[in-house]
This record gives sequence, structure tokens and C-alpha cells, in this order.
Amino acid sequence: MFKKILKKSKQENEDKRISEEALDMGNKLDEVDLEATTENSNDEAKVGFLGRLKKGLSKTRNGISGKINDVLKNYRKIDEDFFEELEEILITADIGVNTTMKIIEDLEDKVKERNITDPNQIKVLLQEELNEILTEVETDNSLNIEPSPAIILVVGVNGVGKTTSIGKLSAKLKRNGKKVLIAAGDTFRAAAIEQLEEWSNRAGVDIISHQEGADPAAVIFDGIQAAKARRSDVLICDTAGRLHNKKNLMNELNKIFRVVEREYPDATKEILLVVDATTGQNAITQAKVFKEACDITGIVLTKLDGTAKGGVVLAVQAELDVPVKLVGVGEKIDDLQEFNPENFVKAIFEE
Ligand SMILES: Nc1nc2c(ncn2[C@@H]2O[C@H](COP(=O)(O)OP(=O)(O)OP(=O)(O)O)[C@@H](O)[C@H]2O)c(=O)[nH]1
Ligand SMILES: [Mg+2]
Repeated sequence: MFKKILKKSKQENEDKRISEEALDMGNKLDEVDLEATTENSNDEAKVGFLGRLKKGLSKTRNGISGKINDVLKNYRKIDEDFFEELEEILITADIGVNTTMKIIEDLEDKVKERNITDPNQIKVLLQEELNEILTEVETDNSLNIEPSPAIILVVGVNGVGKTTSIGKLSAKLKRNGKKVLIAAGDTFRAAAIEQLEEWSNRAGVDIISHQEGADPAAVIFDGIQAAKARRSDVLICDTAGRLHNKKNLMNELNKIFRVVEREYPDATKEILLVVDATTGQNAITQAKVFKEACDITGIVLTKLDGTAKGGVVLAVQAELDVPVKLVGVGEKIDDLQEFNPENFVKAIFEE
């Protein structure tokens, strides 16, 4: 009996050591130049990938998993007060009122059904529940860029991280063997064009741009002709986030969409709305406004590293019925990841 326990605890220590090493390796990989993370080092890349996600979600992990640990210290049985504290944690993490209510109700049912009395079991149940919510809608979280050629239009209000995400995405797609071209459709400010040029250099991809004040639809038109001539796989278009008013912005976007429909009818299309996770529920409101004007096909949720309110991922997907496709977890070129619900939940709960 003792031997068995000793063996078990030895095994647990060993598992812990391995996972700590893995995390450490993930952190080290962060410092490695992205060129070094090639496709043939898949395992290493995987560790680095989860490590980076965990690092980027550390505030959210403290806000959800850390707070639950604190609550668990005060409870020996699962009762109404316990669920109330749990509810508050989830709402504070910006999971959204509706989604939180659903989670709590489901947890109450599961606790009853399975005769669970130990509060410590709740974390496993919650993980299970979050995974279910993130995967229950018929959503495909992968980027829709096949078959080539594809065009990605990137929209969103100012400052959310459109240009930065385009830079990171270009580098990522190029690393995966895609021929990428970017179009500087934000002509509202000269600095916006320069910023995108800088990112195109960093990512090592070509850029099509006009002067400040030029017609954005004309830039996208040129981008499409260049993408055809150069046989690009993916054309990624930046757009303005700030115009004189919302109506102007939506009109401008519609003009761009019309050019795309006319000039690139057979291209695979993706319209990504970028929202900033640190704005919490505001991100949902923005998404609703854009959804009225454009056929958003995916969400890019940026700056998750800067907030404890990463639960907004759940609210976005559940309340908008649009899949989260990419998440930004830092300012560096490799800090943009394809959204994977399972890894996301893992990163929130695993130390
Ligand atoms: N920490 C963090 N910062 C980010 C992330 N994504 C973008 N940023 C920062 O957010 C700021 C704004 O990013 P931009 O890419 O310029 O945003 P934009 O949407 O293009 O803004 P406009 O062109 O003004 O409409 C920059 O300082 C970025 O470095 C992220 O995932 N994490
Ligand atoms: Mg920009």
C-alpha cells in the first residue's frame, strides 16, 4: 500500500518536473528568433506555442483560476454561497452575464447529477464546461484561406491592433509557406502607411500603398491586381479605424467590399474584425455595430496579455455567433496565435 502511494507520488513529481521543464522551454523559445522555429521542430514549436499562450494569459489565469483557489480555501462543501462567489469571479473576468448564468446552472446540474460534494472538484467541472461552451456552436476557428488565392480584409475601430495583427499574421503565413501581399488601405493618416511598411519589412512580405488621403478602395483595387500578377496566395488589407464618423467608416468599408466582389470574385474571402480584449464588454458592443454593416467571418481578439478579463473570448463567441480565429498575446511578431479553444482553457487553468 505504502509502496504504491510512494510510487504514485514519485510519478506525480516526475510529471510535475516534466511539465515545469516544458514551460521553461516554452519561455526560452520566446526569446528565439521566429525563423528558428521551423516546421520540422514541431514538438518544440508546440511547447513554445502553449508556453507563450500561458504567459500571455497569466493575468486571466490569476483572475479566474487563482481566485477560485482562494475561494476554495474557505469552503468545505458546495453550497449556494460557493456558487455565488464563483459567479462573481466569472463575471469579473468578463465572461458576460448570460454566459456566466448558463455556466453556473450547468455546474449546479452536474454537481447534483454526479453527487459531487467536494468543492475542489469544481475546477475540473468548470474546465469541462468552458470547453463545451467554446465548441458547442458550429464554429470553425481556423482561418479561411484555402483554396488560394485568398483575401483577408481587416476591420475594426482605431487602436485595437489591426495593423500590428496584420504584421504578425503576414509573418505567420509566410512561415507556413504562403506568398503574402499586404495592402495599405488605411490612407487616413500618413503614419498608418509607414507603420504597415515597417511591419511588411519585419515580416519580409511585399506591400502595396498609395499616398496619404488616397481612396482606400483604389489601394485595394491595386492590391488585387498585384496579387493576381504576382500569384500571391493571400492578400491582407488594412483599413482605417478612425474616420470623421461611423457612417463614413461604414460607407468606405462597403466601397472596399464592392471592389473585392467585382475584382476578385473567386478569391476565398475572410473579413476579420479586430477587437481589443482590454476593453471588455465594449468589444462586444463594437462587434455588434460592425456586424450590422459587414459580413464578419471571424474575430481577432488582441491584447489578451494586458488583461485579467480574457473571459471575454467566451462572451464574444457565445453572444455574437462569430468564431474567434486569432488571439494577440503580446506585441512581438510571434505573439499572434490561431485560437484553439482547448489550449485556451488549458492555459487558463494549468499552472
Ligand atoms: N500588449 C499587446 N499590445 C498589442 C497587441 N496587439 C496590438 N498591440 C498594441 O496596440 C497598439 C495599437 O495597435 P495598432 O496595430 O496600431 O492598432 P490599429 O487598430 O491599427 O490602430 P489604427 O490604425 O489607429 O486604427 C500598438 O501599440 C500595438 O503594439 C497585443 O496582442 N498585445
Ligand atoms: Mg492601423
